[in-house]
Amino acid sequence: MNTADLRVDGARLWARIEALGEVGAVHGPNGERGCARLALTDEDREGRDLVVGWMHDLGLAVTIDAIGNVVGVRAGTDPDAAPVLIGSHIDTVRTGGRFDGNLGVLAGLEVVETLAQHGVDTVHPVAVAFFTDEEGARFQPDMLGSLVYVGGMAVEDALDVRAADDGARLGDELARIGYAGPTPCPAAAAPHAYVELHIEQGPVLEDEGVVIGAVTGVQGISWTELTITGQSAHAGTTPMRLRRDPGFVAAAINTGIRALATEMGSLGDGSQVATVGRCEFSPNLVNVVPASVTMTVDLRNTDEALLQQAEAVFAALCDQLAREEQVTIERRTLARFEPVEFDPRMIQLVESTARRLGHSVRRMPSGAGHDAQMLARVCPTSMVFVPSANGLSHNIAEYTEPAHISAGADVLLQVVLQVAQGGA
Ligand code: HGY
Ligand code: MN
Ligand code: MN
Repeated sequence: MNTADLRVDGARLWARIEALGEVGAVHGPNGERGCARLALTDEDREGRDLVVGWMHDLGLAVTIDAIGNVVGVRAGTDPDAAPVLIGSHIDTVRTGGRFDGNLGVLAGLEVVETLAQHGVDTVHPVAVAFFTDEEGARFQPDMLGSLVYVGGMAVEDALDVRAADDGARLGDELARIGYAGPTPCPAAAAPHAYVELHIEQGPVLEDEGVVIGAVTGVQGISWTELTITGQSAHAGTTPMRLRRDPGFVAAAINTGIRALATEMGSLGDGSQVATVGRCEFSPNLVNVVPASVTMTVDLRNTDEALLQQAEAVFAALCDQLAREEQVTIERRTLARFEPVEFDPRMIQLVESTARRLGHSVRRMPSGAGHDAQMLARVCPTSMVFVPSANGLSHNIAEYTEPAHISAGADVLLQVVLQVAQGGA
């Protein structure tokens, strides 16, 4: 058959999404079906075991590296050719969905199975990977496994990272779940190219009625943890003028970064966003002025200069509040990645392939971080987006309809085929 007419088996892919979605399943009151598989937990191990089992079933040569990244390789006709790598992640946030990351890995398995089913050989090997701790929800930074894979972080440093929730050491958790692999990090050789299928996780494609996103790059990310220390005091007896209240400062920072994002929202492409995702009071009691607050601030922008401007405004706000409220504010950087532009030829290939398959397509940057932004450091890279229902993600209501899943996987298959045959 003409490989240009090859398409995936959407039902088979959907069945794997459902099966993996049962691992760490979270059911909502309105029929939502999400996932909780924080990196290196027992649920993550169970999900890893399931996907590795599928890789073996497909006859892939499976390797596990020292940070727990797993790569399954289908041989090409040229044993010396670097593989075309398809990848993403299968760890989730605590209130995650069945599609974020999982789709990209399982669509990779579907690509391999479709090639095998139709007896299609490729010049370059085709590999499928899932990277450790893409979410960064438990161990920061995010995209940690792919960052180590491309040599952006020493594996020794990554293994010593402590979990934000229980202080567990990453390397100990990796060994505990049996995924401290023998393959050295960083990867010995760069892939020939990298392609990642992912849900958009935002509202743009759905709002515009477009099925495929040809992703042009990823915005810059700045994560900071603040430890605000004041003075614990009695809530009833302590006059307002005598308080050194970290709880008030935390609230002022939250409203301050909202104002910052609003003011900067008209600058550049208007992508500035700011989020307080975690905020923990101590001792967290109704009648006690808090002693301390630990919180996180997530700032993002597609423009590096504007992101630095946002960071400067945020830092100045912290310094001003520390003076006015007589508290101390300790800042710790959890993640800092500059914006990334993907390879123009790969973007063009995703766009033209989507059109050839008859799908509506538009170019767009990614608001979320992805493993692709790390692989882009070492090889030609792009991403294929499909719509997220109601623009929701990092929410158990995350959903993408089967027709869009198949469309995205078909585009992935055809892009990989063209690159793996040396066509691009
Ligand atoms: O935070 C992110 O953008 C990604 O989900 N790790
Ligand atoms: Mn993701
Ligand atoms: Mn995510």
